[in-house]
Amino acid sequence: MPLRVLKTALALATCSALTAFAAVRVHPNTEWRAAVAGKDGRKVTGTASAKPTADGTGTEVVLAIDGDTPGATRPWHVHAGSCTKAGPVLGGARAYAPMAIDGKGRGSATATIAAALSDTGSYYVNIHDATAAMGVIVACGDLQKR
Ligand SMILES: [Cu+2]
Repeated sequence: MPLRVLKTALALATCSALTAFAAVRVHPNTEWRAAVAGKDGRKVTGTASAKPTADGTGTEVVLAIDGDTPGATRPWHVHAGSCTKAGPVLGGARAYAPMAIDGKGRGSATATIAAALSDTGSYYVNIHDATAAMGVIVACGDLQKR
């Protein structure tokens, strides 16, 4: 048997084993958490968490930050990718109500999105400057599986 064919057979066997293992986990219930940090010298800090909805088809996301500009309104989303490798918004941007920053520079927000996070995916929480300046990122946090 040529080596290349053998390698392919081994790769397929490995994939099958992983698929079988994943199928056993009926309720993976993976929770994710992120430490949010300001970009470009901003003093924003915060936390975000994400967990599957009860039926497993969606995701509940909770975000809280401190140290932001009082009175600002920040659009935010979970994106696929990471803070250093940008990707698309998860679950549609309309599922995320913009976050109001109070007089003390604090803001909190929740969203229930119609998308599940994959155990093998990578995701981050992205806080944008304003609807008129979506390209400016105020703060960001990579979601890590707990
Ligand atoms: Cu976004």
